[in-house]
Amino acid sequence: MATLPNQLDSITQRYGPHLTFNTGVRLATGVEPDKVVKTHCCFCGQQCGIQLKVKDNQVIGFEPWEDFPFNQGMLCPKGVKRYLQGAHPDRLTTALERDEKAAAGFRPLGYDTAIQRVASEIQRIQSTYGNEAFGILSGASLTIEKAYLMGKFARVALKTPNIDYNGRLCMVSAAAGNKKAFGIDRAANPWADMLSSEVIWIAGANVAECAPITTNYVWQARERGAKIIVVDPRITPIARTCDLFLPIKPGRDIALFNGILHLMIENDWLDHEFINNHSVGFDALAKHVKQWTPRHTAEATGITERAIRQAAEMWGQAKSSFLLHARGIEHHSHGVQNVLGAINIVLASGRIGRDGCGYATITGQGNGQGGREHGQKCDQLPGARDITNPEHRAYIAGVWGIDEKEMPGAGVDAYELIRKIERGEIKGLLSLCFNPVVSLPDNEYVARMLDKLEFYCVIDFFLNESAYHADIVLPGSLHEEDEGIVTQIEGRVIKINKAIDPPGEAKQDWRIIQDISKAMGRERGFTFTEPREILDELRVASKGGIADYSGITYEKIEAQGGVFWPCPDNDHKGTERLFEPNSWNPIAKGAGPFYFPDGKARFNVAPYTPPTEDTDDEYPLMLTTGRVVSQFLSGTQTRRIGPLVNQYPEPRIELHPQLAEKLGIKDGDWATAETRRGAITLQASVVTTIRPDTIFIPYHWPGRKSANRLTIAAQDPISKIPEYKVCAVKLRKSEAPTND
Ligand SMILES: Nc1nc2c(c(=O)[nH]1)N[C@H]1C(S)=C(S)[C@@H](COP(=O)(O)OP(=O)(O)OC[C@H]3O[C@@H](n4cnc5c(=O)[nH]c(N)nc54)[C@H](O)[C@@H]3O)O[C@H]1N2
Ligand SMILES: Nc1nc2c(c(=O)[nH]1)N[C@H]1C(S)=C(S)[C@@H](COP(=O)(O)OP(=O)(O)OC[C@H]3O[C@@H](n4cnc5c(=O)[nH]c(N)nc54)[C@H](O)[C@@H]3O)O[C@H]1N2
Ligand code: SF4
Ligand SMILES: [Mo]
Repeated sequence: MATLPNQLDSITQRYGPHLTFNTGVRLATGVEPDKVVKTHCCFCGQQCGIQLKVKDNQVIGFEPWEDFPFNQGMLCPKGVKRYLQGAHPDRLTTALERDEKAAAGFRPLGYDTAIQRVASEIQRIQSTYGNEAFGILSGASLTIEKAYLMGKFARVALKTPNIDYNGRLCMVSAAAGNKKAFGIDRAANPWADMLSSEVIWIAGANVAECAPITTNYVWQARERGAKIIVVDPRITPIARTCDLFLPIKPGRDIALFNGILHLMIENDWLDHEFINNHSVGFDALAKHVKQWTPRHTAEATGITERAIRQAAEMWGQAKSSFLLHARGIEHHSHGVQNVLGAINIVLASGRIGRDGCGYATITGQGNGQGGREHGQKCDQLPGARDITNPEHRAYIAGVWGIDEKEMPGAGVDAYELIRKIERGEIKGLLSLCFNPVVSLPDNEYVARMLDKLEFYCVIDFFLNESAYHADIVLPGSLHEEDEGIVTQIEGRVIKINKAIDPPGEAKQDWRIIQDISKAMGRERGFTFTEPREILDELRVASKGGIADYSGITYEKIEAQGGVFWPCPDNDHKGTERLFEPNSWNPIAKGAGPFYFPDGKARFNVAPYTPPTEDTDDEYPLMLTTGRVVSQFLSGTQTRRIGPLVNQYPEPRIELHPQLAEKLGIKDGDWATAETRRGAITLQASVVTTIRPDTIFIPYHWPGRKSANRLTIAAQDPISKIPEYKVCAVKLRKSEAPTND
């Protein structure tokens, strides 16, 4: 980490201000803050440390927090500007009630009246149609205390199985793959382990734009001699500095991983000791990948045989390595198979569980890790327990003080929950920290379904696009208005500190949930007076589970600069690196480092299947979607931060010059992208950094600019993640749209 200033300079030189990390910037100069609060960025899963400057209950600026180990004061453009959102005039300060006659479609409503209405609508719907007819959508930007409370609220207060969360759109393929192969779902290594790797394989991750601080780790490794392999249909900023770029056709990564393993076997680039003693299932997999010759792999992936051989050689012969992947390989109808393919080449190399030898999925949302562990998933109970497992149910029912028989079973995934509205099985919905109308695929269908609900309540701090379909909107809390823990990208549990109070009638989200419970006469179990008490209950609830947080306290986090889970008791300092050769875990009980009774990792046969919707004469191109550095997710927050809007004001369609020429489209022209679901018209951005058979559209905008009007609602059969990363599309030159 000593090379920090050079890293910053080199990033600035290479990309200019677009990717500049700012350190030491002092904003609102001349104004003395009342206090400076150490906390974390409200956006991505890296959870950079930041210090917020506060005056008169307003965040007026920030200072870097140089001692926080992960980012050491560095921030990306979003982190630098985040402090601006709180003062936006759109900040909700009262509850709102739908009123067609009002200009904005809503009128303000007293908080208590609003809570009463929500409670009585829930009760009306549940008594008329049954408990299951009310659903909950929750989110992974919430603290663990809130995420835990949401799971408990659904099962205990509402007695509905139908809760799921927006991590369903994000982390679930990685989670399912990791559980199948390792028995646990967490980054295997802290990022510092990357620094001594000889090879870093980055699959489907736009690291410089979406995990900007991770760029610093990759580049430090590179300065020490690491070779970088990037697999992406686009030459992303990190790919511009890599040693080997594999321009894969969207949706084909499993073919590539199988092809690499084929060459590793053929050349005996295998760790036999590891395979024999610490894994099961290799022989069946070896048999399966026999068919994945370099030629066959090249045909499927669109990558040349030569490049495939080069990649296999670099990976196969390395003594140390780190493999990273993100949504590029996970947002597929075979996302779990892609993840398993990635893990297979890691396991075959035996390079895991040591410094320099690692594997991780890059977590997306702020609490994308912690938010997927403690019970807001439809099939999960706290501590990463399974809601269908009788022992797990009995334990959690005990913690919650309810009869196990009263606890609902597994519900359905977030998209199926929307389909249940169509079938009349869900009549009421409450969403907290989720913007389905922008973020779910085929979103015009989603909007119609929200309108079909008898009652819809949204809790947010801005009137997001989904909230326009709501009957009641409750004013929730911004990140800086509450405290609690989150788990960042490496598995490090950290503390969000409260800087200011919520304005007006806005309330901390957990208070709102408790107020609803109380208004329903179901306050038992929902009488916490501060987040610390919720954490104390969660510590008990997670004890003995795989995601064991029982030894984690606010004080320990502060003293140690974070605590890596599992942390099973008060004297335990946490587990930085998983799978160390002699490590102990509660499942293997010393039999080996992996989280299965025999302590061994699992190879999984991962068969290749093409994307759900392949190209044809009518829709000859592939559409892939994702992000830009200055915008975040559905954009509710970042589209309200002026300097970020200025960086990338409108979505554009990226296409290759060859395709542009064929279609007669020039840079800046308007073009219409059309799929079987819908069409949108945006300006074209002609770039040499994308495959000629693929177009890319970032998805952070609503309405007629929304990429999700085009995407397909196909899902992975195991993880239920949507196939955001590939569908068939056609493109034509067109005129500027007439209305906004
Ligand atoms: N600036 C910014 N940063 C963010 C976010 C944000 O919205 N904005 N969101 C956060 C969240 S929640 C997430 S999940 C992460 C997402 O982080 P990433 O997964 O890195 O971001 P994406 O843009 O979704 O997709 C990554 C890359 O996958 C490539 N890709 C598309 N199809 C394929 C394929 O079939 N195979 C391969 N190998 N690559 C493919 C795309 O070209 C793209 O460059 O970012 C987090 N950080
Ligand atoms: N086409 C396409 N679609 C995608 C993706 C893609 O790559 N392509 N990526 C998918 C991925 S990876 C993700 S993670 C999803 C994200 O899906 P979304 O659920 O839409 O994510 P957000 O934009 O974070 O929306 C969350 C809402 O919660 C609010 N919010 C944030 N924090 C809090 C809080 O603490 N309290 C309260 N009350 N509200 C809060 C925000 O204001 C926002 O309105 O989008 C998915 N959609
Ligand atoms: S958005 Fe992510 S990388 Fe950027 S400052 Fe925030 S946590 Fe760090
Ligand atoms: Mo995500």
